[in-house]
Amino acid sequence: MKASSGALLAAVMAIAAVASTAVAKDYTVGGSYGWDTYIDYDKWTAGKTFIVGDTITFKYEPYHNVLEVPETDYDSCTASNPFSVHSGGNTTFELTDAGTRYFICSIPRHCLNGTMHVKVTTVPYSASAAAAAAAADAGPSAAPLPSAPADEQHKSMSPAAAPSTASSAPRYRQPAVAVAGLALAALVAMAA
Ligand SMILES: *[C@@H]1O[C@H](CO)[C@@H](O)[C@H](O)[C@H]1NC(C)=O
Ligand SMILES: *[C@@H]1O[C@H](CO)[C@@H](O)[C@H](O)[C@H]1NC(C)=O
Ligand SMILES: [Cu+2]
Repeated sequence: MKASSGALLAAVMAIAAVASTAVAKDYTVGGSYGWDTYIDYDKWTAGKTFIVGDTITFKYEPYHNVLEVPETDYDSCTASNPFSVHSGGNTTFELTDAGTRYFICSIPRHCLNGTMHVKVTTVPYSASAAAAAAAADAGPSAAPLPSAPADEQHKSMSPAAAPSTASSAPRYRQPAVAVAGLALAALVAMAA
């Protein structure tokens, strides 16, 4: 091949690099502790950078639920005018817009006295946001999340039984691979 093959390769690699930094992440709320009573979700969100296009997944026992609520209802643990109500143990929200969203469990006392309330602030995609998200990802796992005396913690989710890293959320790598593959195919077609 000619000199252009080097430029072609460089272009493909540049596109692949951009695509991989833009890959959306799925965060399991509470990490390995999931969505449960007596987990401190402010500690869980601390230091994380949620970017438009990311998803958050609530994993919980079927006796819990997830309500998306207005900010004032989040502050007061009020479950009477939710934006949406979810159950079943596996609920994913796509963070489609920048801003803050508020989630609670409506089972009596789980929000007010059991800490089942979490707010997630999403920022637009930018290189610095992506770098911050990647840095948080690569950093040491956060401080332990449980917030109550050991005897009040939920038995089936005791910290001793849970894996210690909070960074085991699944990643959706397919979009970047697909974009890079399409770009490669297009450039090869153009060069042919
Ligand atoms: C949760 O739901 C997602 C799709 O929304 C699915 O891919 C995943 O396998 C489910 N996980 C469990 C544990 O059911
Ligand atoms: C539940 O939380 C509320 C508000 O923080 C508090 O006033 C109340 O005493 C708590 N009740 C129990 C049983 O902990
Ligand atoms: Cu609950």
